[in-house]
Amino acid sequence: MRIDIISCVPRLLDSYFDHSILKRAKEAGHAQVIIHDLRDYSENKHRQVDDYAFGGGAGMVLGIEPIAKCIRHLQSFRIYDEILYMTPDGDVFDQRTANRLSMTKNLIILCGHYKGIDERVREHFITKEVSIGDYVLSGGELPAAVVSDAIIRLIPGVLNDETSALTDSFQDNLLAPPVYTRPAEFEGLKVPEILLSGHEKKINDWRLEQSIKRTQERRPDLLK
Ligand code: 6GU
Repeated sequence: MRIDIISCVPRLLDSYFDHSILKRAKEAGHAQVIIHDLRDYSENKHRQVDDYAFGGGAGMVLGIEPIAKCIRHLQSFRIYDEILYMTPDGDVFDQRTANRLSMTKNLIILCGHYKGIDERVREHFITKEVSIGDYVLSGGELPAAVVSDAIIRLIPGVLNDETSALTDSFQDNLLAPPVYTRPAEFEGLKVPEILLSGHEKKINDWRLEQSIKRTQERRPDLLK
């Protein structure tokens, strides 16, 4: 899988994909993330990519020209399954969307900034608008990293233990059960006995029961 991220502040994304699971995914050839500086596609001698909003009002708007040029440049090399635009007024990203996008081959993610982007980009280039939740961030870079991370870790072979994505919170609309590691007792605080029993069936039953209980207590909306 290949993800091309377009940003006017590409340095914000510089090192995120060079660590841990995402680094391994890259090294094993499962996923490639390529960051593009929107300013490289500006025709302006100052490399400007934004301008005042028609009709007035505060805030600069990213213009259609550099964005169109960058997207068309990328599209001249390969077909893209989706062109995502990160924006707080998009569809709220969830595990179901992550699952679907993890099965695609090529994605473009456009990061918004300032007061937004020219509406014509959204109408004519973007195939899906994505928000990561009901709060406002200064730009789409962190959201693009969030969405890429959620997608890449689902690609078969990326996770060490192939089953571990299956036991994530949300994967089956249940929160993950509690986990423990050594020592089995710390200052009188004990790990649940069942987990030390070696009885696989009983342990799995306990974990499912804990998942359901936790979901009922914390996120009853997931069970509806
Ligand atoms: Cl995708 N972008 C921005 N700027 N803020 C957000 C967001 C996206 N999702 C939640 N807040």
